[in-house]
Amino acid sequence: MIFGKLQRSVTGAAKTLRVWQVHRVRNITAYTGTSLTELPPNAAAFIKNSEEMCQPDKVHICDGSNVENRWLTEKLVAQGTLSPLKKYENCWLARTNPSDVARVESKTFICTENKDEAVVGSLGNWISPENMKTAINQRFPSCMKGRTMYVIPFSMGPVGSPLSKVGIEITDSPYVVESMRIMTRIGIDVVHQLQKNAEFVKCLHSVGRPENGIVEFPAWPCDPARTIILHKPDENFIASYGSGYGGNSLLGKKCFALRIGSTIAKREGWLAEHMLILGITNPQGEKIYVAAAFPSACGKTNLAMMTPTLPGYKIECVGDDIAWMRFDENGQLRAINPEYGFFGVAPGTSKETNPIAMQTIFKNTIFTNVASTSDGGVYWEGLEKEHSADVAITDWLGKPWTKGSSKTPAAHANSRFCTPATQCPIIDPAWEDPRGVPISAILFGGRRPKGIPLVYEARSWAHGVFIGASMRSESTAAAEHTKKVIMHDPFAMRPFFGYNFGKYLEHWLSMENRGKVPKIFHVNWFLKNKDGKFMWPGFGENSRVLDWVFRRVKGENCAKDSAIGFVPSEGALRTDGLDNLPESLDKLFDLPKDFWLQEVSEIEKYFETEIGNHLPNAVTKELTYLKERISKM
Ligand code: OXD
Ligand code: MN
Repeated sequence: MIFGKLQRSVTGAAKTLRVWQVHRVRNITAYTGTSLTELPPNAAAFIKNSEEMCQPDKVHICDGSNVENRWLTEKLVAQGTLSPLKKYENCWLARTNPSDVARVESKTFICTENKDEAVVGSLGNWISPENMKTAINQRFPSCMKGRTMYVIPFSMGPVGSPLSKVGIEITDSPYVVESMRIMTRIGIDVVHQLQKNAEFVKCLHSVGRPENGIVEFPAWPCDPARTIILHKPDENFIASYGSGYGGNSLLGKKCFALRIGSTIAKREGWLAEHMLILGITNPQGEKIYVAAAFPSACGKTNLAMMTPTLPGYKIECVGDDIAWMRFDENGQLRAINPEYGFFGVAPGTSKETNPIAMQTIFKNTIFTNVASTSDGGVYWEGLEKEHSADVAITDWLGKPWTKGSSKTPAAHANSRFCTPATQCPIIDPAWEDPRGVPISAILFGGRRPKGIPLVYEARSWAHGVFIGASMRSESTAAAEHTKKVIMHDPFAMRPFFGYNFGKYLEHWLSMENRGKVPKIFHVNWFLKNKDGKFMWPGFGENSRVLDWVFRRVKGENCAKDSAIGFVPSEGALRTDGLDNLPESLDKLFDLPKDFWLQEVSEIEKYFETEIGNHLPNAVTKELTYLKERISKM
């Protein structure tokens, strides 16, 4: 027990509550939040223990109200963290310390008794319980001195849904509170839920304080040198120190919904995945839901909000980043989006690439590390056409920036918009259905400039699991990787596994025995020709691939076998109205033998070094089968 000593000092529910109430009356001066006197004792103890360790000046328990929202925004403006974007309704710009701009995978740890339970190879970092305790003790004591400690009760998923889970995030960053308000359901309804079921994930966050006491950017305090993100699955506990940005600090997202979420899902027999969820309606009015896993910054938000070019098709968005999926009593796999907002990558988002996002993000949104304009707006790479020459641009670092002549990007490559999902004009009518939406197909994909065809279908569930395990993709700016290299990113979960990847594969394989499993596909929008040009137009034209997926789900005979799986049969992929492909369609389905021999050998090596003897037999068999098929190509 990380909080062992403090926990023991709180004896019994009554005392815990009394101590806590007195404390609130003593400390809250500026704004009193809600009087959450009925918090269950375990929640009150978590708050109390965190307070004793972090020594904040004040404690504020968030009620999620509009008054609270205004109060916090004013505070953030006064301290220079947010500035208003006058061009839009209730939109704000934040600039971080330039050393705090992305997820820090190298400083993210899973804590278990035995290393093998958590990670193998390079799939994440392991820390022992002892060392986790030390890491906490070296950083958290007194880290909130002079600050307010905010307590955010939040729900991942619709409040009260049997698929949802509750968390309590404690943070000293009002920016985090404001972002959590957008990204999760927070406040009083969640407290009522906690009264019914006192189970919650403990999320402790501090932006920290550098050891030398010098806060370089007072508007964005952080401690990059000592940043650490710790997860203890057996206690449902997360402790994040030193960073205020994105997945490092909005603990509901990657830390809870994926890392801790995947361990809860394993225990309870469901799946917590890095997947968007979309609904697609065909011209006949039939609808299916699809979940899709792509690594960070590979177009999940664009696909989830796609405007189809194929006439008669409609896409509706359930979520753009995370899916929690479980079989219902009829054996149907159902999914919820545990989030309440979109934390999307800004650069590249435009009227051409994602018109729906552009209709979503210009109210009630926090933009972080984008460039700003002299008329009170925002700017980033991709908005060139929408920017008029008489409007001056200031880059994400606050320096003047000129289109055409400045050498550095105006917006940071991982700059983001944080915007409420309810504002999305194509949000799915069932997106908050507590039962979740039925999933008929799962797509895996990545950025692969060579060799991987536009789309192929797995032959079986086990083959699909193998495809997920072998996913690779070009690195992006979402994390601290600097070079553009092809990285293994199994299930798009490489940075987000909460437990041993071999066991994760076993868990996925076991789904087949629990209910009706969906069809699995692999897609690649990013093939390039020898001139470096994209061979597929992507975006709305991806509806052609979804059309084929839809027809396959409906059982249409429109596929043929290939060495790697089923691909569209002759003429089955609709290309009507698509006359500007830089190469013939066949090229999008090329399977170069030398490429695939190399690919399989990479996968084999990866499985050996990263999974070793945890590799399930069913996956080994799929690898052997693929090798045989390729050698005969
Ligand atoms: C994200 C990510 O922020 O995957 O969604 O990095
Ligand atoms: Mn993501």
